[in-house]
Amino acid sequence: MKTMTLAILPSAARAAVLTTALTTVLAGAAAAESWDMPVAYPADNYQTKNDVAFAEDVKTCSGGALEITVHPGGSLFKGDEIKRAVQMGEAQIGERLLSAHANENPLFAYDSIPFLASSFEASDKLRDAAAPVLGKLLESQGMTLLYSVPWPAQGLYFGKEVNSVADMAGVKFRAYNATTAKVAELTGMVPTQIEAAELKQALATGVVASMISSGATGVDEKVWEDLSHFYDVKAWLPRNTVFVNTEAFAALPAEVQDCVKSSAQTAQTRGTAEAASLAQGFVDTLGKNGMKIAEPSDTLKADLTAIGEKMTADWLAATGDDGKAIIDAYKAN
Ligand code: PCA
Repeated sequence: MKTMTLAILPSAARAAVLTTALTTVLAGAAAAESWDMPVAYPADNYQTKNDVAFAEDVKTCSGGALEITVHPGGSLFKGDEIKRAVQMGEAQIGERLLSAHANENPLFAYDSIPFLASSFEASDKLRDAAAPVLGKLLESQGMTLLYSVPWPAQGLYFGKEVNSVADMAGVKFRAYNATTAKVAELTGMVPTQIEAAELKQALATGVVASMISSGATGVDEKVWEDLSHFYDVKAWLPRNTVFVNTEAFAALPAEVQDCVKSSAQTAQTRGTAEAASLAQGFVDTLGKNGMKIAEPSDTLKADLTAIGEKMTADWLAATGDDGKAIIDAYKAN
């Protein structure tokens, strides 16, 4: 702490600074800790804003002992690098669409099972049912689960009218995880995995001409400039999950750990409420910008239901007892 800085503060503030400094010294925390928090989505997306609010809460409740800097849009680490960066301690904390790591372990895609939990309420129930298994899995990789926030329900975007799975044949499809790639495969489309940060470019250059996502990402990327139809099939509500490097977390004084945990709970509740309150507005914005918003036809619905059943069975077979424990806990509530 510099004398110069203190000298120019009014005496009350000076006393406050000194008290905080003393408390910090007494608590055994030498200097303020700075953490980097890479996230993959744009700065003005509600998920990112919620992370910034979380960082502010942590700064406040830790009395400035922990400062977290959120790096939006894949600027510090790209989406697909974030999990590994936190695991390796290159970043202390991060946010990731964990379902994108289902190739590593299918349990990460517990939030992307078609038509299992397609409302915000059901999605929260599923989150709670999965938390023990997901927490254990992350711990086994040196990370600690903090909070997760849902995306609005996933709908299908196309550049043409689509009334059945037959209409999808050969369409180039943007996938964001193994589940979405599987949907493409089972509907005869051609999937390419693309991070949201590269999505606009991929649409503009015709690398892809369809996707499944929420209205939120459709609005973030102004997809009406490239696509024309949105079918609100409400397939699932995937989540962005925030996790911390366990060693970095353990190195924090106990009261700062508590502050991070309680701020995480607040962030989870606030982010979920925000997603729910914004969801319909996103779809309305797509419509206002000229996209045709439609319910799926009965044929399309039936086709997708059959695909969903197959994918659910495949996921249960791939995840064994852990997957069953999640579904059982979800159904029991
Ligand atoms: N938006 C993210 C994930 C799900 C969503 O609604 C995306 O498309 O990358």
